[in-house]
Amino acid sequence: MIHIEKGVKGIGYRVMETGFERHLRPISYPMPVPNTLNPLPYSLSPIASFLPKILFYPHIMTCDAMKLSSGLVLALDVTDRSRALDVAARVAPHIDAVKVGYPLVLSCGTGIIGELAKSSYVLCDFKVADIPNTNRLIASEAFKAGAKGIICHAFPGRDSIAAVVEEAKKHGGDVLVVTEMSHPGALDFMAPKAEQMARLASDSNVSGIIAPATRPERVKALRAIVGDMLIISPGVGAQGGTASRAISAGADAIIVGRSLYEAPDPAEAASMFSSEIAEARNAFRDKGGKGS
Ligand code: FNU
Repeated sequence: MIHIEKGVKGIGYRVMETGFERHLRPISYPMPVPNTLNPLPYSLSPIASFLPKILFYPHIMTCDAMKLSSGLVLALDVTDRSRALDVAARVAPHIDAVKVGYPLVLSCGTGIIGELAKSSYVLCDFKVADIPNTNRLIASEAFKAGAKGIICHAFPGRDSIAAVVEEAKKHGGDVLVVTEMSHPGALDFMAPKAEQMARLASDSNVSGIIAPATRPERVKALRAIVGDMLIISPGVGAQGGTASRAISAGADAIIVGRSLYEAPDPAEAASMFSSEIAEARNAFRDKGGKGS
């Protein structure tokens, strides 16, 4: 929606609103412009306001949440391309997704995302945490490279998440929002705000949140806030968390890095994690939990 905001002394702004952002371009007037250029005012009716979104982003109507089977996500934090491809291939039968982050992408380039995407769902853990425009650009590059999901931070706020979500929807991808991280330092600033960040995630049309397997009681508390949204939990193995405790607390899936790619036999390690998840899910389901 574009409109003109008149300021003082003949200087004003041409304001373009995208739903979560306002682009302001200074203008001088008098100018021969109507006050509102949008042929379909958003205030007309809820249907009128939603119609342009459906036309431009038909996939906004569908939720392309990540499909979970084993509940195991490989965090591929290695910096060697051939090792990365080798580990990913070995654990492939046991995992639902490969999570790539800065270590791998900075060393190998974004091409590695496309290579892994040929055989796996690739989740880009870029912990996107910028202004909406920059977030949108980062998300766009990740999805164009072949990612199916992206992780962003909640703390930059509603509009920053919305930018990632809008970009993800264009590509039919998932957005996962970090609430409370798994390392001890998360207790400094993130933990006290985690519930608020989970509520913001719930309101932001994302697929799910990231919550700490190292503190299962926090997974439980965050599950109570986000309802049926996905909860994916890192911190298992090397950081001290366990798969069974995270799943029993309400996580849908766990993220494991070092305990898989540093294992003497990554496939065997992955198979053991996936059995542990399956057992914990059964026990959780028996107790009336979700047990996805
Ligand atoms: P591993 N990760 C994490 N904690 O560990 N994305 C978080 O709160 C979070 C993450 C990632 O310890 C971390 O960057 F939001 O070797 C790494 O890629 O099992 C992976 O999860 C954990 O790796």
